[in-house]
Amino acid sequence: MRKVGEIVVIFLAFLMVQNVKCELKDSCERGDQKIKRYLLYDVNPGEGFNLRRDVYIRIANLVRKLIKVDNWVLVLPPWGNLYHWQNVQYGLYAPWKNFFDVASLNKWIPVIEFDDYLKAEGSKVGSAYILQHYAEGWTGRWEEKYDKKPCIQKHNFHHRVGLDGSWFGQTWGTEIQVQNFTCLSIQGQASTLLPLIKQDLKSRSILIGRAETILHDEYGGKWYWAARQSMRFANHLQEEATRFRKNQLDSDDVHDKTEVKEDWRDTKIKRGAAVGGPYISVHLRRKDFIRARGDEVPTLKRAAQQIKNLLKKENLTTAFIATDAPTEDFQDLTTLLSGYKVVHYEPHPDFFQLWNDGGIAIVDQIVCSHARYFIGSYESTFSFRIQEEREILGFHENTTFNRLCGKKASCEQPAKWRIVY
Ligand SMILES: Nc1nc2c(ncn2[C@@H]2O[C@H](COP(=O)(O)OP(=O)(O)O)[C@@H](O)[C@H]2O)c(=O)[nH]1
Ligand SMILES: [Mg+2]
Repeated sequence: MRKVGEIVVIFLAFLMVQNVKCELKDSCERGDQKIKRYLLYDVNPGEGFNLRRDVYIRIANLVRKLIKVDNWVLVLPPWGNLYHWQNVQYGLYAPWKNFFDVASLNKWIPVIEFDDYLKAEGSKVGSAYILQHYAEGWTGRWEEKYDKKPCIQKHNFHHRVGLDGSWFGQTWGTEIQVQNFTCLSIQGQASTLLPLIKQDLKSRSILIGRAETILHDEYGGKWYWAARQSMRFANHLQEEATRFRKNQLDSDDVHDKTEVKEDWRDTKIKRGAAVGGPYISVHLRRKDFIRARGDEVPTLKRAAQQIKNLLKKENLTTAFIATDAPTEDFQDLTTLLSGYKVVHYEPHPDFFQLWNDGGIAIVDQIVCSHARYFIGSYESTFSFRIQEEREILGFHENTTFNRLCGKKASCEQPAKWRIVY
């Protein structure tokens, strides 16, 4: 009897050692390990919504590699304090579920909202690495590398005297306590960080600051598009766009041949199969682009001329305009396009109250994505995301990768980042 007891004790001790090993080592079988590890990331506060969507893909593909060895979960950074969201109160942050179908993201890699992270783990993070370029700039030939360096740019974190060496910093409206704080000069892509993260065995959760510093592992490749496809918009935004297309543009998925599968993983995309609604869509980026990209941004008159030409070419009479231009400019454009039907999305105040600037922008993007023909703005990530959506829907590339010209009558058209399948 005593012998049996001893064997049980030895066996339990063996299990415990295994578990500790599993917590500390990066060699556990996936699913073997009960302990979850969390990757948090943040982006330069100056970046807009649509570049941030791109950074998600870079980080999501890093997590895709990390979950092969450990039980990682990606924490979704809340949305707030965006320069263009002028109707959103400063300091208010929105969860991803306001804009994206989080269940769909979870079909690609495990993700949770920041609020759920706080509930599970509290406001603590093991390590924070704030990414930065090398102070001396690019050095010689291309080489992937990173080094711990003094911080060269402003960040949110500070030491608090008298506390165990921790750092504290406001992150998405919450004060986060960080055990190990490092500024990391890096040149490379998302997976350049793999060894660093794998070596950091003490920290169950790791925050990567200024994540836009790293590039894609493979921009436009298979994994890029898989992650991109998982980023479906939230149902309430899709439904709003569907209603608007039906009522204002005589457009629906059956006639437009833009029906999608319930699960994006079942999608078989056929290029050129999508027809699109009976309208052309235009993304006319104004505001800061007029200042920053002057010669490449058309005057309203030149924009109207290009839109008219396209309507004639496509044998259509309706143009849907998505723009950040002030109302007066939109009215001027409508006047310049007299004789044609010019449509603009104006939300009901209840919808606006709930989903605000971010929600409206997405409805604009969905409506642009479903048009027979799309033309966007030079170097706008807002336009790029529409082009990707159209690739996923199966439009012919000639109807998608187009931009309005500025001063010059003809101009270089956007690169065709075609979906890989
Ligand atoms: N509703 C709406 N908002 C827009 C439009 N164009 C720009 N915006 C707003 O301005 C922001 C532009 O910033 P960003 O997403 O960084 O795209 P980019 O600056 O064009 O590359 C968007 O996120 C929107 O909030 C538009 O056509 N419709
Ligand atoms: Mg921007």
